[in-house]
Amino acid sequence: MSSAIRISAAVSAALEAGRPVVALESTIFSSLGLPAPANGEALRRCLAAVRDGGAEPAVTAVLDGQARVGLDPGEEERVLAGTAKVAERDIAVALAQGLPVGVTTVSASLALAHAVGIGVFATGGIGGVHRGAGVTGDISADLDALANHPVVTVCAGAKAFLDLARTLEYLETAGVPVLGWQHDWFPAFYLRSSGLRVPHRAQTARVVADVLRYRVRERTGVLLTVPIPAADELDPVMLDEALAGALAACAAEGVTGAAVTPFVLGRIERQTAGASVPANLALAENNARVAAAVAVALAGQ
Ligand code: PSU
Ligand code: MN
Repeated sequence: MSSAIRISAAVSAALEAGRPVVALESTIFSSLGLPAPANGEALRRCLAAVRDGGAEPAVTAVLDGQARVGLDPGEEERVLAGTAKVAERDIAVALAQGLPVGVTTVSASLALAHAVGIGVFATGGIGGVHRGAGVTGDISADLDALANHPVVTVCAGAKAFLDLARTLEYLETAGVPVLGWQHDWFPAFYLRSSGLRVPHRAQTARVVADVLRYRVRERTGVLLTVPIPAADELDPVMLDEALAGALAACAAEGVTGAAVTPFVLGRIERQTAGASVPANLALAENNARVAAAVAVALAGQ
C-alpha cells in the first residue's frame, strides 16, 4: 500500500526529519462537506492553524489514480471541486480505475496516515452509528478505521443526526480510548455537549501523545474530542428542528448508503439558513490547532 502513495515533497521532508505532521481529510473541504466558497476558506484556515501550531499539514486525496498525502498548491482547487467520496475500502478501487479526483473520508485518511507514519489526524466530525442502525445496519467505516489505525483523531465529536450513545458504545467495544479535550462531555459538533460523558478528560497535548504511546491494544487509534469554541456554538433548539427536518427529508427521498451523510449535511445547512457554516469552519480550525499541539508533543517523544 505505502508504495502506491505519493507523498508531497514538504510532507516527506517533515516525516524524514521527524518534524510534526497533521493529516487532514478532504471530504470536508469538498462540496460534499461544505458549500463553496466556505469549503475553500475552511481549507485555508485549517492549513494555517496547523502551520501556526508548528506542524506540517498533509491533506489526503486521490488524484489521477494516485493516493496522495500532502497536496501541491495548484492541486487544492481540484480537491475543493471533488465529488467522488472515497472511504477506506474505496481507495483500492480508485487506484485500480484511475479515478481523476477522489475526496477522502476519515476512514480513508486514517489508512493513508497510518501507511506513511503520520500519528495525528484532524477533522470536523467523525462518522458514527446512524440512528436506526439496528434496521439499516448503517455504521460508518470511520469507526472501524479508528479501531485499526494507530493515529490520534482530533474531532468535535459527531453530528447529532447520528446515534451518539451507540457511537460511544461501539468505540468502547472496539477498544479505542476516547479523551475529552479539557472537557468532560462528548461534543455534538455544533454543540459543546451531547449530554453524554466522555470516559476520560485530557488536559494537555503531552497526555494525549502518551495515551497513544501506552495504549494496550497497539492496533487502535485514539479519539480526542474537542468542543466547539463557546462563542461559535449554535442554538440547540434551532439545531434540533434542523436535524429533524434533515432526517425526515432523507427518509422521504429514500437516500441510502454513502449518500446519506452528504445529503443530511446539505439539509442541515439549508435548515439553519447557513448559520451552521461559520460554526463548522470555527470548529474545524480549532481542531487543526489542537492537532498541531498533539503532533508537536508526539514529535518530541
Ligand atoms: N460529518 C461531518 N462532515 C463531514 C463528514 C462527516 O460533519 O464532512 C464526512 C467525513 O468525511 C466522514 C464521512 O468521514 O462524512 C462519513 O461518511 P459515512 O457516514 O458515509 O461513513
Ligand atoms: Mn454509511
